[in-house]
Amino acid sequence: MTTLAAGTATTDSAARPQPGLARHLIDGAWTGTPITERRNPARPHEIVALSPAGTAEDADAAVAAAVRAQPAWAALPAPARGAILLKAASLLEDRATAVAADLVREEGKTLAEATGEVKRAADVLRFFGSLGWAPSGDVLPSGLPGTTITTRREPLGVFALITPWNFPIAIPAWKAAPALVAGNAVVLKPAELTPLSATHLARALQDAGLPTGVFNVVHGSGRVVGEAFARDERVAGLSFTGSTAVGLHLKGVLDARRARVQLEMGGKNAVLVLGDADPESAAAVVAAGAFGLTGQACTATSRVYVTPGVREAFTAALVRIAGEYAPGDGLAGARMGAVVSEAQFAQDAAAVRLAVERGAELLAGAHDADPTGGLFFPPAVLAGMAEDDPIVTEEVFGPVVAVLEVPDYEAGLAAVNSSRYGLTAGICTDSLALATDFAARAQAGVVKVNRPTSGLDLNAPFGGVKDSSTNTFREQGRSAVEFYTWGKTVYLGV
Ligand code: UN1
Repeated sequence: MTTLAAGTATTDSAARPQPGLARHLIDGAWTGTPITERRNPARPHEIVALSPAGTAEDADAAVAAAVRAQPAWAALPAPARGAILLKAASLLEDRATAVAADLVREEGKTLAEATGEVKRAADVLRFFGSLGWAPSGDVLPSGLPGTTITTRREPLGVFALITPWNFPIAIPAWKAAPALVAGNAVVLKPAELTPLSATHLARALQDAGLPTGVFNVVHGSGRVVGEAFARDERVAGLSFTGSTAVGLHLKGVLDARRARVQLEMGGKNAVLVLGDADPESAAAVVAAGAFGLTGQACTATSRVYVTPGVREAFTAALVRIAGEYAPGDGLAGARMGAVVSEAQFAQDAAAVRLAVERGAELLAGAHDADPTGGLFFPPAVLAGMAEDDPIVTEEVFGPVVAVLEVPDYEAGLAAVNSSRYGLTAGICTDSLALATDFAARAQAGVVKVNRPTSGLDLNAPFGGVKDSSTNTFREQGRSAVEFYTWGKTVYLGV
């Protein structure tokens, strides 16, 4: 059954495509009536997608299908499971033009960002697919005669994945791929705002030959579908990326039934710019982290601490570069894409307005941008606010950055670490000694030296500390498989 209207494949920005139809994928069947409308954030009149509003019964059916399918899937040799992910990677790459265009239309990011994300999702599938051939345990000597010890990792069974709209295909891919290659079955609830991207991933897996019921998708709200997954005793674990409030709620539900939980939540990521840094390069690094992806990444830069010697030159460069990130339609070649929704747009504008009311200086951007013709929010640079101002402490999730002066490195490090969040942190400096010290003492799961806080390599572990993450299991890289498996030690006497 075709789930996406052929019209969505066009890349002609002048054409108005038919809405793509997303359906649940439950036990190998595409089901549900697509009724929930999603509009293009860059073109408010264009309906991009229709998706079904999943019920608790849909969630139950998806989990039941996954429970049925999982044992046979786990019994396949790991290389055979991996081969299906490798095939799905190639299919996704073949379809990249159409998938990226749908991603831009439903999420709002630029075509370059969307194309990169689709490629990244394919690479993620390839990376974890190839792990089907990798060693999956150790061989250890035993103190007992005639005995060898081996370690194995076993799948837990069925995993629920709840994924956000901001990386609508990469995040489902990087949660599903390690789960699947390890022999688990999956139920996915994608973000309501971005149903098409998840559907493309599901189709690639299905077309690659993934057995029926191993990967299921239920669209709908977190309150209904996400909650049903979290409470279902048959779900062995849940991986969530989204807001801290929702993540902590889900953790309560999962902890109560002693199921496994992985949370990637908010961030208030800071960059410390030191006097020895080249102000132009530092401003380019900060701008890429703050305004790339329209600032809509939990890894985005939203606070900058600058030492006095470089503050003026750095700020001037940042303001100039902010002006180059003109927001517009991602399919029409804009440098910065649209904000995802009217609610997010209002939140960005309100955050900037409040900061200005409280005395901050708006050096670039606006707090009164008009969303009528498209959700285009010019990047905002603010300065002169107090260290505990909400713009410095609360996540905005938009292209908004606060610049503060700090007297020296130690004060800057303390300011970086003053946040309740700890996802990514950056430093711009030529000093190897200070960069090394910062890497050791920054309270963040990922530290970037002279690189934007957002943008991750798929082979490197990712996660945060404090209110950003559960701080137990990491995503991405080989260690991602740990969350989806349990360890077993075998003493083999012969
Ligand atoms: C990136 O910075 O490349 O939702 C990825 C997020 C993160 C992923 C960031 N979980 O923004």
